[in-house]
Amino acid sequence: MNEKQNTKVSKFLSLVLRHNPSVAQIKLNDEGWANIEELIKGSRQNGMLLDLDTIEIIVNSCKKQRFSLSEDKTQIRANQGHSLKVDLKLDRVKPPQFLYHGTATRFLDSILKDGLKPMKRHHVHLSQEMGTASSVGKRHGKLIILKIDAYQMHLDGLAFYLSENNVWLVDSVSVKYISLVD
Ligand code: HQG
Repeated sequence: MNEKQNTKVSKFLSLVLRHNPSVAQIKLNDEGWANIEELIKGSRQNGMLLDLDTIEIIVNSCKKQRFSLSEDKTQIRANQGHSLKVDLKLDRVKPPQFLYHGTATRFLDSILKDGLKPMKRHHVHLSQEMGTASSVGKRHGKLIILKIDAYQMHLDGLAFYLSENNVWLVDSVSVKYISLVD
């Protein structure tokens, strides 16, 4: 499989497993898992030819580790990024002192007024590394990195979750915890 095909299948899996399982004529369970056999069958009817080997290659080669297979390899789910209501059953974890969020300068006024909101996703996504925040933010336009006082949020009783692929997830971030990185 070349890189272009890999990206195409990966995007398709993100669509199905995060946003719209009906594209592959399947349903996810409450914890976001899809049955792989049904996924392969349903995707085929939609012109997307998949098999278990291809799915395993995508899962293992994805740098961002977007997907997980169940131990018996009968199920797959997205590790984060859902707009669908799923309960990933993540444990609350104590965050590091600071976390980072990359975004575009055009969103800044609104963010400094309302704080960070999950928008179309389930959670606000934060990164431990500024480099990751930078690549996430650049997708939206001219980059600005926000520094989040994660530890103070934690002390104030707000919940942090860490996804399987090391993305920090919170419900929202109030303006008082946000500062700008220049
Ligand atoms: C912004 C990718 C105005 C927020 C990445 C962001 C990540 C506000 C955008 C993952 C706002 C939402 C998530 C407010 C937040 N007013 N704008 N009050 N609050 N925003 O894509 O964090 O490739 O949903 O700053 O790597 O950019 O999909 O979130 O710019 O991990 O695996 O609204 O998506 O992963 O954009 O990215 P997104 P994100 P994947």
